[in-house]
Amino acid sequence: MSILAFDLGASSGRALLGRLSDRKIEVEELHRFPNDPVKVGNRLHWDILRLYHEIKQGLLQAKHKGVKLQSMAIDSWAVDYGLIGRNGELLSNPYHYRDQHTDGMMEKVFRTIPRADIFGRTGIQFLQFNTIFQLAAHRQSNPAIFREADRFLMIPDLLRYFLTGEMMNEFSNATTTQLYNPRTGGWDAELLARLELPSSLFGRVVYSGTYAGELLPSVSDELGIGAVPVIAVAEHDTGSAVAAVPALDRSFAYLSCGTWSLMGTEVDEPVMSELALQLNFTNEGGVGHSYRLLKNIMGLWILQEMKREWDRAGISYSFPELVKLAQQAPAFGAFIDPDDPLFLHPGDMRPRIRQYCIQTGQQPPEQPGEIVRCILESLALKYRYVLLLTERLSGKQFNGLHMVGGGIQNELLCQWTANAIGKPVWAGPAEGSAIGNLAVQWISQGMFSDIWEARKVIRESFPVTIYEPAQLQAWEEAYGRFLSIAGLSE
Ligand code: ADP
Ligand code: LRH
Repeated sequence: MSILAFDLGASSGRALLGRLSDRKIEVEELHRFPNDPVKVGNRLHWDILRLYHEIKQGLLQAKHKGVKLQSMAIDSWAVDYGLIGRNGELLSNPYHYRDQHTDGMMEKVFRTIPRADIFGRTGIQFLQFNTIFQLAAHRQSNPAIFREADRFLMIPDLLRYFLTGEMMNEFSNATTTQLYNPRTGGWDAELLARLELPSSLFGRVVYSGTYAGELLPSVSDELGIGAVPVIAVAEHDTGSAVAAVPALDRSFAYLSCGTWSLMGTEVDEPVMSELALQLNFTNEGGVGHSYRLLKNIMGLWILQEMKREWDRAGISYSFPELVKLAQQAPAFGAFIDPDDPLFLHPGDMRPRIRQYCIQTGQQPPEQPGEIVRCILESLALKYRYVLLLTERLSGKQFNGLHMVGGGIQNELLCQWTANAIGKPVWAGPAEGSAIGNLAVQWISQGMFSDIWEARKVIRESFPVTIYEPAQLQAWEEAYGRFLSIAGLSE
């Protein structure tokens, strides 16, 4: 029996067919597609209907292979949403979280609701694009739409609704809105009221593994397939990625490495201490009511944008080519703090890297290899810093780091991460989110008793590449320089 996982990342989406036999997972990629945002006027949107179309294409691929699906599920990037009108239709095209409408919005909201109050209610880190700030910006620019709207759905909720006609809000994604209160186990009525958001928009929150309906007859007729049950998995892609970490030790550190780098550990209860607020760590909901104590690091986004810029200029490099150029460039030239707000919005990263370097008294990298090396070394050094904060905050000591996600195909980054943290990196699987998505579907079908059994089978089914730390002295010195350039202290 086969099941299907759709994993929509900020840069691309894929459909993976999964089969479980003799306690081995086999996956087959049925469909892969770019997820290109679309700029209209000054606003940046996701191409939501195209994504829905691609999901249908994935279902068609399964049909063409003669596969009868036992279930399917969708996970995607977090924080973004659509509003549904009273007639059941999507009222407007969802914004991309990198749209500029949230610039300055955090400070504006803090005037009504203090930062510590929001954190104390939600346990979520402050990122200007969190749904709470997007909704505040949206309400300010278009109050009328909130009078029209009947329901608020996150991206996977929305796509699942298109497929099944059923509206529900999945837990892992709901937590990323910064409007969900883990202590009361529901939407925070006080926050909604103070933001003047109608609480009726926010529906029933369901935990990962919930049966969420089946394909509408109109959808199965259109595709010429039978009824397929749809499961609400950990629909936040990072929740699914961490579900797939093949850890044997219950206390483990992870780095989900894609467009974003998400680093942290898993905890049973959210850590909502003063220190967590000060370090700006988050507590995102996960599988089996677990929480991910983690921090966002800007990740390979900066490299993606550089690549896009070179593509635009007609000098196309593949990711492996860029990695090779970085390898050939001199070590430890300039460093950036990848999390500087300069790098958040889309566009040409080259002048921003240049600006950062000049402001910090460094010679800016010029050649493509130097630029890529600067980005990758800086990421590895930032990982070391955040790993240390994770240890301090969780009170745990980690003897290595699990890396999952598309970024592990960058072997140089994996090796440099091991060098920077001075501990081994265990890399795999690359398709973490899609595999975590499959695993939760199987848990909901009783094929695994819990996530730990699933992780054991994932460990036995997919290779893990070990990177041992090297060149420790050189990386130690680089780290000291990085901290002072980035203005960070331990
Ligand atoms: P997301 O799910 O956020 O869209 P992925 O997990 O697919 O992201 O990871 C995409 C990133 O993986 C790219 O930005 C790129 O840096 C890296 N990557 C993908 N393929 C390769 C490759 N062949 N070699 C090196 N890096 C790669
Ligand atoms: C990674 C991710 C991350 C969020 C960001 C918006 O894809 O879901 O966990 O912070 O996208």
